[in-house]
Amino acid sequence: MQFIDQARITVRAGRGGDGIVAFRREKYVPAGGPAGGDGGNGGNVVLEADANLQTLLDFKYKRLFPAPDGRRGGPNRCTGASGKDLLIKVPCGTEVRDHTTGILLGDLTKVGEFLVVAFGGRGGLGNAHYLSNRNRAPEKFTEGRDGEEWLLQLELKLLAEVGIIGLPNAGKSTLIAVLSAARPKIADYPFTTLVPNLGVVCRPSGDGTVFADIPGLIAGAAQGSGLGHDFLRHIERTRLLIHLLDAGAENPVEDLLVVEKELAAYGHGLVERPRLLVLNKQELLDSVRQHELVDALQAASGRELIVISAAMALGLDGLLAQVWKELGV
Ligand SMILES: Nc1nc2c(ncn2[C@@H]2O[C@H](COP(=O)(O)OP(=O)(O)OP(=O)(O)O)[C@@H](O)[C@H]2O)c(=O)[nH]1
Ligand SMILES: [Mg+2]
Repeated sequence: MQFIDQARITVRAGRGGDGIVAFRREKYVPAGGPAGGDGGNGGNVVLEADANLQTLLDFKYKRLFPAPDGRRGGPNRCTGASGKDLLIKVPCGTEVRDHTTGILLGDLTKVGEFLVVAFGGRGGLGNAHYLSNRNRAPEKFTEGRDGEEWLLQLELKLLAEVGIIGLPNAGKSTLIAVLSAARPKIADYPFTTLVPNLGVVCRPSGDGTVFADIPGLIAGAAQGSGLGHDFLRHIERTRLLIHLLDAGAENPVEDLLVVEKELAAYGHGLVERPRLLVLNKQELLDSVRQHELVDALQAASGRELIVISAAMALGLDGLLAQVWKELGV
């Protein structure tokens, strides 16, 4: 399974309707003159950010988005109907690029924000436009223009405020499952999570904050090893990271350093992102070992350590209190 957070679509605006050649024909009006109407304009293609979408999945199967054409002009100087704009809903946070050049056309971050990605062709002119003193009965008209057509690259960076990162098997999915309604797959082998899971966690105010459970990082992730690099992209926009460590691992201090190193290697300001260091699977430790480990981890990281057990739901209130404090909510 692959997480669809990139999509390539073709948008084709409507063609303008042709102008027509027609003459006014009415009783008692001899030589009524040219009366061919103009064609209508083709519809534009517009992208709009919508709060109800979380992924670009819709674009996996449907790739071509044509807006309707403008209609031909009519007699009696009637202008043809314009093609309606085609509105395509995309999730908030969608970046839109021209696929060929890679140029960024827009970044739809807020609900309701929109971007016209292909302009409809102008309608042609009817022969009524070409009436002149020299030519009282023009046969001339113009055709509608083609609408624009572009191949677009859509890219969605998940708009989670809090990213849960760590080595495979640290318990990231277990944590998001106890904190939110998300029900990701959990298992005692690495790389259970292949795509980020989003979960909404209730804030004290009652509002929600989106947490993302990111697939496990491994050494070399920033250079593309494992699944890491793809998913480091997703946490670029989070405001806070929860770095989860497995207390049952052979050497949690080493694990800590592996992930820290990947964050630094990835760049994009990730190492400077506010971060909580959390030791999971507390119940696997006796109190002596816990003391030792906490001291060692704090010394190695220079941070306060929060100790929890996601599986036993221990220490979660304390963790969330820190999260809300860091986010200022
Ligand atoms: N003893 C104990 N086991 C836990 C705890 N939290 C998670 N686990 C177990 O650790 C294993 C891995 O948990 P996951 O939540 O799948 O870990 P993950 O970090 O999402 O792993 P990947 O998706 O592979 O990166 C599972 O067998 C969990 O049941 C905990 O607090 N205590
Ligand atoms: Mg997981």
